[in-house]
This record gives sequence, structure tokens and C-alpha cells, in this order.
Amino acid sequence: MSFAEQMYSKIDVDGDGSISKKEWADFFRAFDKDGNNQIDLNEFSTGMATAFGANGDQAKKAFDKIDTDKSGELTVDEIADFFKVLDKDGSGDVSKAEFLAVWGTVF
Ligand SMILES: [Ca+2]
Ligand SMILES: [Ca+2]
Ligand SMILES: [Ca+2]
Repeated sequence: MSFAEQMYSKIDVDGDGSISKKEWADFFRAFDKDGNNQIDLNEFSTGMATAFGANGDQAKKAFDKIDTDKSGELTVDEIADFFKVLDKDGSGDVSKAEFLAVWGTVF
């Protein structure tokens, strides 16, 4: 299984084969340890290591992908907005193919 596939199966918490908006948002919101509604690179790296066993390089690549305004922090809104990037057909769920279309090129 590729790293992107591992991410997919973990974020799909209920295991129904698709990632809902709530699964996506809740998963990454849990990374915000200090609760300031922003996830900095430290929080993100720790979360990625705990959730996926990601190394620093993998965490940084994922962070940069989601940090679309390049502010160096991920806001809760930014993470929610990234769901729209993933959900290419606008069905409200992210299929494995949609997920891998974005993340398969990163890892
Ligand atoms: Ca699901
Ligand atoms: Ca934070
Ligand atoms: Ca979709």
C-alpha cells in the first residue's frame, strides 16, 4: 500500500470506502493541539507521525499542499476548503480514486 493509500484508509474512519466532509475536517482538526483553530507545521508533523507514521518530509509535503495561501499555518477553513479540491465531481464524498488523483502525485 502506498503512503497515500494508507492515509485514505485511516481518514475513512467508518470504513465505508469514501471520505465524507466531516471525516476529513474532524481528522485534521484533532491535530490542533493548542485549540487556536490553526495547525502549525509542528502540530501537523506530530499529527501525521501519530496517525500515519509519516516522516518529516512526508508531513511537510502534505502541509505545503494544503497550505494554499502559503501562510505557514493551516486554518480550519483552509482544511475544509481543501475537501472541495479533493471532491472533484462535487458529490460530497471523496472516493479513493479522487483522493489518489491528488495525493498520489505528492507521495
Ligand atoms: Ca467514510
Ligand atoms: Ca494550533
Ligand atoms: Ca466525489
